[in-house]
Amino acid sequence: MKDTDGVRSTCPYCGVGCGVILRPDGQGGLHVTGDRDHPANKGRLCSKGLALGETVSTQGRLLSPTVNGQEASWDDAMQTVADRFSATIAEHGPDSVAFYVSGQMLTEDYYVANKLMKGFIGSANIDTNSRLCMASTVAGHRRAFGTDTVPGTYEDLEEADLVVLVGSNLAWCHPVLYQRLAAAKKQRPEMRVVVIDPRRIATCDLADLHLQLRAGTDVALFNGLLSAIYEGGCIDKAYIANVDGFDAALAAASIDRMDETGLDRRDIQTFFNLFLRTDRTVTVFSQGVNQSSAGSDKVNAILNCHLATGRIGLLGMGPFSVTGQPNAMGGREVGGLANMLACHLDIENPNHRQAVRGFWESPGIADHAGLKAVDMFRAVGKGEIKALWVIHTNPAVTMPDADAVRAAIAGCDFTVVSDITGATDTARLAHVLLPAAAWGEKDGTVTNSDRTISRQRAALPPPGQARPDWAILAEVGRRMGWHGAFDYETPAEIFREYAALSHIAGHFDRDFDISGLSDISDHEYADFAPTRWPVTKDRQGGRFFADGKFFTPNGKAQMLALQYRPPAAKTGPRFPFRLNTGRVRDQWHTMTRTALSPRLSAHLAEPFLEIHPDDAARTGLGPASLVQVTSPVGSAILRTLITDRVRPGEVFAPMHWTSDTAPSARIDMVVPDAVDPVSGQPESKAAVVALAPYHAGWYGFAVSSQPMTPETDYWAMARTPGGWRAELATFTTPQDWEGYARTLFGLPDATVQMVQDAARGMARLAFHNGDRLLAALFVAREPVAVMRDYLVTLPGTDAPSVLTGQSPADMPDPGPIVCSCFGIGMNTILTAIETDALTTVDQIGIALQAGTNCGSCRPELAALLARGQVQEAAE
Ligand SMILES: Nc1nc2c(c(=O)[nH]1)N[C@H]1C(S)=C(S)[C@@H](COP(=O)(O)OP(=O)(O)OC[C@H]3O[C@@H](n4cnc5c(=O)[nH]c(N)nc54)[C@H](O)[C@@H]3O)O[C@H]1N2
Ligand SMILES: Nc1nc2c(c(=O)[nH]1)N[C@H]1C(S)=C(S)[C@@H](COP(=O)(O)OP(=O)(O)OC[C@H]3O[C@@H](n4cnc5c(=O)[nH]c(N)nc54)[C@H](O)[C@@H]3O)O[C@H]1N2
Ligand code: SF4
Ligand SMILES: [Mo]
Repeated sequence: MKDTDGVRSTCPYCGVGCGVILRPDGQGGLHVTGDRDHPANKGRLCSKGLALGETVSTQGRLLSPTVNGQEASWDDAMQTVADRFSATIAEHGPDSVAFYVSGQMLTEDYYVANKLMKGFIGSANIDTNSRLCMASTVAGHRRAFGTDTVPGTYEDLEEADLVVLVGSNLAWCHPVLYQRLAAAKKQRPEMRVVVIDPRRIATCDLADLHLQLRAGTDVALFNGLLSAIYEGGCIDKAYIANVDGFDAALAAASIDRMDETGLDRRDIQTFFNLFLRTDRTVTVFSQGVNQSSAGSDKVNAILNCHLATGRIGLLGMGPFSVTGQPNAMGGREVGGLANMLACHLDIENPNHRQAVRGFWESPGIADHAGLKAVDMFRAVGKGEIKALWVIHTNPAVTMPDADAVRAAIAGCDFTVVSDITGATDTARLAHVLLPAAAWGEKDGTVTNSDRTISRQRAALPPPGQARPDWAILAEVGRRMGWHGAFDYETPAEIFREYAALSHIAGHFDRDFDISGLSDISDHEYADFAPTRWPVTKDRQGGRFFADGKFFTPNGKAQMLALQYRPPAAKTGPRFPFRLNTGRVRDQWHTMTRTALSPRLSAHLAEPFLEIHPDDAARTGLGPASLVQVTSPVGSAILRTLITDRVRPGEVFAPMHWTSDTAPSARIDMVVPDAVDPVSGQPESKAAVVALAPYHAGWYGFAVSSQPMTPETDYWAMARTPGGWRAELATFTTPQDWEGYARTLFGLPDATVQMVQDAARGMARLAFHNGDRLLAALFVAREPVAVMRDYLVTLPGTDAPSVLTGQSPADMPDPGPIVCSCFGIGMNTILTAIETDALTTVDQIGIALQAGTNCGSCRPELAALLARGQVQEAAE
């Protein structure tokens, strides 16, 4: 929909699926604002959504196809891909090839990929990174409901009297939904929020109760809850007439394993009492539940409690899985997983297979499930997959046992990668690299966490020769000989076909039916407004399951008998710590887009390991020192962040850093590939590790207006408004600091200022052009103490003397950025809290503007206020 007001589209990050309005700035950039008419966000955006305009530059984009590292025409590249896939299939059969795709693809991209692999190539070896993300929820939903359905809507979170957040850092990972919840709680302070998470996370700011359970013990807790529901007389007897398995589930749940959670029994009781007495309860869950070797059981343990109480599919009630990626939900609908067909049809069901094949008029159809992600890359490693196509995902960083995955891809006979940049760990391994059109340049649809289908629309032309993913896939389909089936010219055509296919699903009485859209005209597709499925002649949107009708063979829901199982790897003397991993507020996965924004990079510029103070002391780790993290499969080096946010014995590291941003910190190098036996989802949050101080010979901090080329054991590089910043550390000390720094900065001739104290291991160097600072390096034997947040503002400006590493007295150090919209640092906020005696987040907003735009930092502002109050109390 293009009007004078800009182009309406959808944010490409999290599964909240916020509507945005895009206004090209005429210089290749975009102004991005929230769409007030979009039901998901009603105009709000978080820090990442607001910074989208800073990430669309064509700098670093892949502009043309390459074959074996050489630029190639589309014609050559497409023919190479088609020929190699065809030849491999002819020689080794359809199961010798595979696609690894992504929940960030548009539904239309996904539909074509799935049709090509399952219908025409005739293998189900297509799996998606949603295997690492939503697979346990899909399995849990299918076991309980007979289909993968999220019963409720976002409104339910606002209308609930109790919201339980399990393994979900909603404040950072679904910020606009969090803000909707926060606003609802402000309006109805009697609403209660319980956070169940082994860490004290930003989301706890909203919590009336935080159950900081031992990692991996959710089944023990929710089994306990089911027993309490029964003993408290809260079973909905009428509703469970529609549910099978109640007695067995209850019997299994009665075995009390709640001590495994490590929680205080009184806190557990408080939670149970709240749950028992509150009808309007929503349980939100995310990766703390899914990414576990008991992920499917965790999901079903939660669903059991909602089924037993009949709290499902009604206003303000229900289990609610929040999806991660913008089209995680769409991918599930369209059959992106290796064990599903399109439209929630089952690959194991011959009638379903026959119907889909008939609809596609395909030569065959895969008749058994394909390889799930972990097995797929194992098969690549063993040479069983001989041609692999990776689209819109970066498995060499984000798969567990990432070095093994990287080696497997590197050893594959033929690898194709479609990406928007060639500078990723995965893209560097490709034989054929294909330039994809990015968000902002392409058209299609995505489905968010509450089943709302929204349009992504193009507002910019694709740079160079980049093409939309669906078009690339369709062309390969045609060149493999299936002209008619892949003869698409627009995404609207693909969408119509998909909607028509869903009519078959409706015929088999499946939930996913959007057949009401199968006649959508090009014009209507262009104007398509956000719409919740199902969309049929008789029904649009709404909730599922309040009527007690499910999609299992006998139409009843299924409760499961579940037993608590600890995580796959056991801690012990060799690996005494449990490693939890996850996300930070302002970065998206492997940072190929968010790291382009200096604003977003200012929030947390370096990878870190959160460790409890007692554990740090015991391990000999000082503040800001470096720590070597070793597991049975690999090793990483990270910055130590000592905090009581984590439990003793548990540590946490973010997942975002890569070979391009901090090579020693690719955390999936240390996460082994244990999976949930039902869903095949990896246990990304419960590796066991040993920790040891990394003893560097020297530490450095550098700023530069150009990217640097550090070659140290540890480095981490991030954007700044005028260039780059880097943390460095390594074992051996160079003989000649000037020579070292010139190479690091690529400045062979610039004027240098230098102070050095070899005995103390100190060196400080600054390179200038006139008064303009080009770069500076600060070196010490200990972690370097300089005013980083001041120094990062200097490259490119007149700054004749920087060697003190301190700001002039009249320019206080703002400290690490907390509010990324207005660039307001922690020191500035703490000073204002103290001098102006501020006591609320809103007062901070009035004094400094911090937190008044997107609101993503409000939980952190609250934490800073709390810190001040704790200090006061202690004085
Ligand atoms: N800023 C940002 N937002 C994102 C993303 C991003 O990269 N950056 N990615 C998007 C994607 S794809 C996803 S999947 C979502 C993920 O969203 P979330 O699932 O909310 O994020 P995570 O940080 O992966 O993990 C959530 C929490 O699970 C907790 N946890 C770990 N183990 C356990 C356990 O055994 N039990 C319980 N109860 N909790 C546990 C962790 O401590 C963590 O706080 O975020 C989406 N949004
Ligand atoms: N340890 C640990 N590991 C994890 C997780 C965790 O919590 N802990 N979380 C897991 C989860 S939930 C997820 S979802 C995954 C995410 O992991 P990935 O999907 O591997 O990470 P991304 O960085 O999102 O990769 C997307 C890639 O697509 C490219 N791209 C961007 N736009 C386009 C486009 O339009 N077309 C094409 N073809 N390419 C494009 C980007 O440049 C980037 O290289 O990580 C998983 N791995
Ligand atoms: S909450 Fe933020 S990242 Fe998620 S869709 Fe909305 S603006 Fe994008
Ligand atoms: Mo995800």
